[in-house]
Amino acid sequence: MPGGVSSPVRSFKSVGLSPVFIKSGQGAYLTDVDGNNYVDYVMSYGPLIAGHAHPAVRAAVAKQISRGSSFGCCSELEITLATFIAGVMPGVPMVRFVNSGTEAVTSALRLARGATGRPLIVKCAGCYHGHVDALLVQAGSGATTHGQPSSPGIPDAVINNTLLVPFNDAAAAEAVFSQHGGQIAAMIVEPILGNIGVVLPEAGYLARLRELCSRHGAILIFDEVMTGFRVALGGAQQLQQVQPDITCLGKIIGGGLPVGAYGGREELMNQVSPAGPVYQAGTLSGNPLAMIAGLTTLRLLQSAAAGDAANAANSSQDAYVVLEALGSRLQHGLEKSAARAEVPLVVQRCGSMITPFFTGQSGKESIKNYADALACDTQAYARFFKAMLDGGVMLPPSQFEAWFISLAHTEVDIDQTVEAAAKAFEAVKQPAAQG
Ligand code: KE4
Repeated sequence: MPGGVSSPVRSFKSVGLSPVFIKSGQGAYLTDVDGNNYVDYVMSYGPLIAGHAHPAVRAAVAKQISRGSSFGCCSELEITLATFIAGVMPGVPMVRFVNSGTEAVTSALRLARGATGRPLIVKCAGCYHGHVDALLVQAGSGATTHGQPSSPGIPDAVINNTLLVPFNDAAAAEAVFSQHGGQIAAMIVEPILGNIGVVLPEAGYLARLRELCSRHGAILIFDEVMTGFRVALGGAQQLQQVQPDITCLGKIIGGGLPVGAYGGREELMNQVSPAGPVYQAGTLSGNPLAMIAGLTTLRLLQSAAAGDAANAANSSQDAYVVLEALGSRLQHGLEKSAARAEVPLVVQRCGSMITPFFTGQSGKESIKNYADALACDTQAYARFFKAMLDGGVMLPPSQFEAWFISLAHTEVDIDQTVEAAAKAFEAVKQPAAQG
């Protein structure tokens, strides 16, 4: 296996360590093959918002697999999950299930180009939308972490149709549209950026992109693979009150099993085969096993959000109120202990997705875009990561990722994490001592 892993971010290569191999997960915790336990903030990079091996998800999957996992025919659960999504995301009245976020984005780009007959796609530097040929250009997440933000193996003919703008720079987007507007099929954006670490859109930015796309007849695609059901039941589009034409989903809607989805306005989605000419298909798309895992997870969020104590993933409190409180507790704890250790740190967060940026000598007081994130001290993050791992806390092994809190995390977990961080910040300050 290349690098010994199934996905580059897991290699721990960027933090100079050998990867940890996990034996099991339970709630907010992981146990590795050597019996070491960790409080987990990777949470499979987002899907496990209800925690590892949630009893309700386990029971639903066990029941379904006794009836079979995939039929190559339609099953009711696809309709049930599609109806759930449409019910909480007004911008997604129609949806097609696929098997990963990458597949959702690939299909959304093809639909946008098929529906408009135009070739160009606009993306933001630093956004990561999966390993889609057209978008592995200044891509964040593992592409940046492993020093290959633009991948070899993609023909110029593909790359030349991708236009790059900085995130949070409405003037740059305006300029690209005024120059190429009539040829732009779509602009795709992570509405709340998670793949260079958490970076929030500045006030009015997403509304400007919405207006630009509408004015030029281009399709606005929100990649909510990470933010969908993470930052709110209705995703970033609910929080930001900006409705895209197409939304890409993944992670949480699979509840830990492989699922992706793309959806949006009916006149667009009805151009997807067999309703329309844009072809897209998948052997395991909509398989009942993955559908029930996602549906069970979403119902836990919804019932908690509706304060239905009987089925809530947590206490009777609203799931997003609980996640916000835990996120805020972690943010303030990290900020206080970094200040005490005199380690330059900027913590950015949206609900239960959070990133501490080690700003080092850059003097940055906020991280607004890819260039700001690249100016951070990744070696300091690597030292912090190792010290936290030794302290029993599993973090994403990269400065350019979000940490994820689940409904299984408790205030005690957060406080223990902050205690470990206070020690880890001391390790950050003594690079020589690290050897
Ligand atoms: P997948 O193909 O990995 O299911 O989804 C791709 C994707 C698309 N869009 C966004 C906003 C994403 O965050 C992702 C995947 N996220 C990374 C973590 N930053 C997955 C972890 C990995 O690559 O192993």
